[in-house]
Amino acid sequence: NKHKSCVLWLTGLSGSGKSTLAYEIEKELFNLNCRSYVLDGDNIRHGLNRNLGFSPEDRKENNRRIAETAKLFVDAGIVTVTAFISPYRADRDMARSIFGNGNFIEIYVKCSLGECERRDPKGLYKKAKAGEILEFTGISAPYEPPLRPEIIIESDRQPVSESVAQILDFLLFHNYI
Ligand code: GGZ
Repeated sequence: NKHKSCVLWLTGLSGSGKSTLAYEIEKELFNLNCRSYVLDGDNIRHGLNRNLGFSPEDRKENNRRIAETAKLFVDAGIVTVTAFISPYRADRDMARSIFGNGNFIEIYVKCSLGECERRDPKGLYKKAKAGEILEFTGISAPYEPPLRPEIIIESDRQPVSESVAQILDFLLFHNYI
């Protein structure tokens, strides 16, 4: 099947649902015979970027390497979904500049901090609030919401299925798939 490959750059707080959404998008694209690949903490922070932590400088370098890696996948014709907090606007803009403007799709996975703290699937917010994790996004490090994302997903107000449909509709409407 013919498609114009692109990167779906998910950004949002820890616990906002980026990874869940990324893998659901991948599943739907597979069903549409469209090749896709998810980059997330499991395959990037534990491998290529294992030497990086969570200081602003390390997050910047993390996001830069992710963008360069995603670009290789996109060049190879694969719809690439990245699921990283990417909290800094400047770092996301740098990532955008690495791609042609047409094939970088910024998706803000918007979820209130309160809801992320309530979910706290890995107990990280609890630890951050106890001072056991430093520079934790939303607690002791900033998150800068996108100003003009291509897509906003309100993950605390809509089911994952609806979010996936919203993104697939965007890709269809703009002739990516
Ligand atoms: C934020 C942290 C931190 C700190 C560990 N701040 O919910 P998770 O566990 O699975 O996702 C978070 C992940 C964030 O890594 P990213 O590569 O997405 O971040 S960034 O784009 O800002 O570089 C969280 C875990 O790593 N984690 N310490 N201090 N998240």
